[in-house]
Amino acid sequence: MAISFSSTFAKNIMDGEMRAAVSETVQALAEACKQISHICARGPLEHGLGAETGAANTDGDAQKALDVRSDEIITAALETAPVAYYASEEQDDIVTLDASKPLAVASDPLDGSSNIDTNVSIGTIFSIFEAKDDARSSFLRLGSEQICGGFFVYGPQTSLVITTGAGTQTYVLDPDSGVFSLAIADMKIVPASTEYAINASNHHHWDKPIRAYIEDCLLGASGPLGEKYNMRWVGSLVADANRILSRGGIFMYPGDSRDGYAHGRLRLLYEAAPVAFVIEQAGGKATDGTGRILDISLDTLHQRVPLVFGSKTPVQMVGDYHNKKQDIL
Ligand code: AFP
Repeated sequence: MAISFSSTFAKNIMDGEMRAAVSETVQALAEACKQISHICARGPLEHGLGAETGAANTDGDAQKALDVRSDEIITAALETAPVAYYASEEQDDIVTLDASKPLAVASDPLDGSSNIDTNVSIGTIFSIFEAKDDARSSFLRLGSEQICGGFFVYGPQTSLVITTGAGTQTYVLDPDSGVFSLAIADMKIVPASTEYAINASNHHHWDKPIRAYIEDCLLGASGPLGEKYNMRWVGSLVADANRILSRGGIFMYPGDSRDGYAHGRLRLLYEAAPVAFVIEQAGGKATDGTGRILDISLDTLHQRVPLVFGSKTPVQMVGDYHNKKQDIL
């Protein structure tokens, strides 16, 4: 057993067979991510995890050895679980495992690849749907149709943040027992915060609303927001998301004027939607700047989306900046 579920896990999934299938699949993912965590913990002893393979994923991102190895580990794990279809950041198209099975799983097997060689937290993100009659329709749908979602973080602790739609829980891998054990039964994001996360080097590429909001944060107590702000940017979505769940804040990866970044960098299916599911279930908010992430329909497998999430108040404020008339920004 890789994870010792809380007694309430997935109780909101009324169909007993579906609940059992989700639990079995999360067990398989937990076993796989224990393997990935072990590889990460060995770091340079594993020789060249951060080395580029010379290949690129479908979005043109250079693939690192650990990206590919993590995808292989996740794929092998899902082959043992009740999963019909698997969609991965590291694979151009959907993989059919066993079309007779009830679930469809999407994953970013290794989020934060650029941090692999720097000993900074990285992770694995996953999203689980009830499979439909064919592979494409099982994924080209609304994020609100997820029945389970979350992410593993390989950091000082190896942890799992997960939801099935009845609150957000955190499990921590106990190094002594080798089992993910429940650590926080019902995570809640504080509604307000003065900490923001954004890659500030892209300032001159941002649209006016984001630029105006960040500039007002930088003005601090003497500016229109009347408070001093702090900034964090890890470069691993899972690490920033976990911090925001723990102490509040706002994460922004907006669209910008760089080639290929009109819709930001993050992918809707296996990054933004599972994170949005977890964040909303913890009382936070997740948008593309103005509209709810979980209400955005997926039209192409690796579709990008601008992503703003975290404490409700600052996320709503960013929406207000988008709704202001451009001439007063
Ligand atoms: P990599 O997996 O290619 O390192 O990308 C990580 C990521 O998708 C997400 O985890 C970070 O929040 C974001 O990209 C960092 O993007 P920048 O490198 O442009 O800041």
